[in-house]
Amino acid sequence: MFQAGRREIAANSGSCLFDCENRSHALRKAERLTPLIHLIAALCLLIGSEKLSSAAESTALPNIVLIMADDMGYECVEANGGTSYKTPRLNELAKSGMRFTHCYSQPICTPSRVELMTGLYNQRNYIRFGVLDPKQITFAQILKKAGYKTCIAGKWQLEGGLEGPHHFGFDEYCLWQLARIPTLTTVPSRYPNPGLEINGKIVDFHDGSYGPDIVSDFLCDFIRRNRKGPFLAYYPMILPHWPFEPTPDSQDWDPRSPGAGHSQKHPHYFVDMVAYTDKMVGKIVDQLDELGIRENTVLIFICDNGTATTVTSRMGHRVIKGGKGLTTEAGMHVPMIVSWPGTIRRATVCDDLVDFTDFLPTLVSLAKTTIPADLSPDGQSFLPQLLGKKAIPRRWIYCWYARNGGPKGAEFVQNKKWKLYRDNRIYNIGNDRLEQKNLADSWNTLPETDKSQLEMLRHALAKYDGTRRLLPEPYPENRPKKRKIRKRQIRKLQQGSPAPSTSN
Ligand SMILES: [Ca+2]
Repeated sequence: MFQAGRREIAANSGSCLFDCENRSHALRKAERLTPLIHLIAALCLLIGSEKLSSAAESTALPNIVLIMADDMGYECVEANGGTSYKTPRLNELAKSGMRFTHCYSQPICTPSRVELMTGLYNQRNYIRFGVLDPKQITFAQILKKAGYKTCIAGKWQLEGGLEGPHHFGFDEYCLWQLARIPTLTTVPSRYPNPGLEINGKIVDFHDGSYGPDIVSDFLCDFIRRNRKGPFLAYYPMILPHWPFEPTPDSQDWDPRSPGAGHSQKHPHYFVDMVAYTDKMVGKIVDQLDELGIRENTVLIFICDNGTATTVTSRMGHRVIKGGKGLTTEAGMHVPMIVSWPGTIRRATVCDDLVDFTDFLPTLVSLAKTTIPADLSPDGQSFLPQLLGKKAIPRRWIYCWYARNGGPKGAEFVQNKKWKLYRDNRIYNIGNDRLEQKNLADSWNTLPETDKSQLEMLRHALAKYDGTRRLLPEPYPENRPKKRKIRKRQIRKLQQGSPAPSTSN
């Protein structure tokens, strides 16, 4: 698929060259004509030159902006049919490009981030919550080598210290939860008066600033400074993960607030937080528009996992309870929109299966570079779909998931209708999205077409037999010292301070 994507870009380039040759031929003919016609021909040449310039720009490496919201399931976006929140900027984005209806993350933050950044299923490189193995190769490292300027702004939660983002391929960063590790210390606020790490420095804000404003300002500044491109701007958003608290656009916003700790109370603020998420996406779009680089920028919006379990939303008459942490649709079915004006057809919908291992190969295809020889990603590029070319959609996706790592995890393969777990449970997720009726005992009664789909899934799952790989703990000094942590938690609670975050 990766090779197919590269060929398609080459084919586009070829058609531009063909147009240029035609224009040159027309010009030679015009030179033999009368002065008046000669003048007309010169004007045509001028117009042609402008078109040529535009065509040349379109063959340059595109900028890439990858935005990933935190805890915002498929049902939260109006363009997907959600009716509980207002998402006008995301709706515009969907109208300007392609909306995917079957994108799957992992059930929580770290497993999704590791899978997204490395292109590998978790059974190959996941260690534990809150860490990315420093020996892994990320999409940022590959694109940086290909000549991209790289930046990450938002939430990190992968350890590695102040040099971690640089190590993983980012030239610049502005992040929450990088140097302040939850197992060792109290994590500062992510929202009002946040504590961040910015390009090697710990910076605590006490001026009423709002974390999402700061990181998006940083990203916009990076984009402005690197407008000539190519650049990769990775924006794993701080929003709209709990604590549920007012945004600067809420009526009861308090700029003196120290942040709401890690409370999941007050989910009604989630409405305001989704609205602010949408606003931040619009801010990035506006920045690209202002610089006139929208047509040479691929903007992708996704989310790292389903909505928090304390939030209930609606899709018309359907009531959707958040399912973060679950391996059901409620935990892993996430929004995905890709906008690339002038290249992706407007207002298109793609029903193909996509999972988080597919992003690294896609970004590599967009950057017209190659995957390192010692890396064999599990996913496949969805660039053909974006270009409206003939694509070979995935027939299934795989998942291995265990929040705390270890040898065993929840494991399954699925297509759009069926899901088969390692322990032989079978669900028709086409009409049982919460997996309430195990059909393993009904196998013999199923129609032949369904049986053949399940056989295909069984064959796919067998590919992963015995592939779990246990990697050594990279930062043993950061592991929780349970007794000390517990004592510290009790002490802080007695003092009225928030306990160390156990954020997902
Ligand atoms: Ca998350």
